[in-house]
Amino acid sequence: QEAARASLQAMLAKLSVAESKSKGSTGDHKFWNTQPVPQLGEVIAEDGPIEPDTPADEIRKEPYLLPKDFEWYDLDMEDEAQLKELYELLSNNYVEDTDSTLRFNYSAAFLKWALQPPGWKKSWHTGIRVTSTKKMVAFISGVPMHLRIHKKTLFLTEINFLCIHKKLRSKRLAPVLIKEITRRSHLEGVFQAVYTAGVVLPKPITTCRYFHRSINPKKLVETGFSYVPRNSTITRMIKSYKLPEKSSIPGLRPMRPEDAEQILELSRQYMSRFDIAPELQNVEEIKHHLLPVKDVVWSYVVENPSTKKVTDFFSFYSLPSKVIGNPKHDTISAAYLFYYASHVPENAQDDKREADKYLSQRLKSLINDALIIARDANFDVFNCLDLMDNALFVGELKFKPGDGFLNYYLYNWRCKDIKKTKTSALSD
Ligand code: MYA
Repeated sequence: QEAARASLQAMLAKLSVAESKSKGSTGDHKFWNTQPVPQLGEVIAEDGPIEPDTPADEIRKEPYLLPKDFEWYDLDMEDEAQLKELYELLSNNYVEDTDSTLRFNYSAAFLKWALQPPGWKKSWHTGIRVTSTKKMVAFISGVPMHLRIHKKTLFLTEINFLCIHKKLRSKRLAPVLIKEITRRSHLEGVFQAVYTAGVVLPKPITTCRYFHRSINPKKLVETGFSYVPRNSTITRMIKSYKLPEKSSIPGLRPMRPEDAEQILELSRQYMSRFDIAPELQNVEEIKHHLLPVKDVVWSYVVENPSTKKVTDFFSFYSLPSKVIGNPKHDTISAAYLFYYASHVPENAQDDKREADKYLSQRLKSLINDALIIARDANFDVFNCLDLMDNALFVGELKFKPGDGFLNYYLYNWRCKDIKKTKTSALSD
């Protein structure tokens, strides 16, 4: 099994769009064929922009035309009522799995956190509403971020939460939303974007698979999320997924604001292992993305009890799914692995095999402790993708491959294939 050596996880787990199976692409993309993205099947020899930055005086001044009866508006995330309306649009119309039994249910607090990182722009919280009733019917968002792709770091916009009300589907409204957020990015001097989707479009830079670690197997089976394997029983499953009473790593504790400086350095070091990685730029960004927010994000550090140095950290966030039409349960509480890092001892830093050997042991302990903390916070399942160093621990920690895939995309940036690495830890 191959694992993508991309470290988009941290950024993208947050955005994760776990549409179930990637829908095969027909290759006939009336809209996407007009956009600065590589074609499916294109072989890329060199990284770089597809089209030059649009000069300021050539950027369209007026918003794109909407069908009559609809109007654009910038969502005010500070206004509880507008935030609630966004929450409701997404909770009733956002990403579902292929047989429509589960639908992502991002909380309002999560949306506020995800859409207001340092430097966020109100003009990138783009909604469409019905002119007469002011009812919100569609949304797309962008947030600014730095992404290192191979050796170059780009300042770009991370596009997420594209959603159109179910009653307005297949009317070619999505291309209008995408063109409008592109125009608004250009107005801010940003000409590249990153996004993920379950659907296959021209052209993914990589595709990752979801892995799931059951915490509450009984509930997962009752909701149809998991099945009892033919040669097992629910009692055996419960026993097999049981976790230790307490976490194991000495010095493990919730992250505090004063840890931000050390985490910044630790994550810089660790992320250099990967071909593509989000770059948190400063203490302010570390604090925004990682400091625990109740019911949204959990972050723990390992502080060496004698030196007081932070040697490792991990974080995960909460993204529940609504269970549709189940008599017993209406929600699955899912934790998604977010940023993590471990300090690789100096003597192993320049030797990839030694570093992998060290990390393989260390990450197993670290993520096992994350599972215990997630269990204590009442999560039913813990999810991750097959990227970063996840292949080093998923097998032993009893994560199982799911049927969801996530495609990663760049807009107006060609990117050579992301290196894949052979690993033995991922077993199907
Ligand atoms: S991914 C999450 C997407 N949301 C959902 O899946 C929620 C449920 N579904 C819906 O709300 C609708 O079905 C959506 C499409 C809105 C998805 N990404 O209006 P249409 C293309 C990009 O008739 P609808 C996320 O949030 C499709 O191939 N394009 O279709 C990241 C076709 O084009 P073409 C998509 O079903 C978003 C056209 O739209 C997607 O009513 C990144 C059909 O339009 C998709 N997920 O609405 C957006 N799905 O004919 C790109 C369908 O060419 C950002 N389509 O095949 C690009 C960067 C922009 C900024 C650049 C800055 C410099």
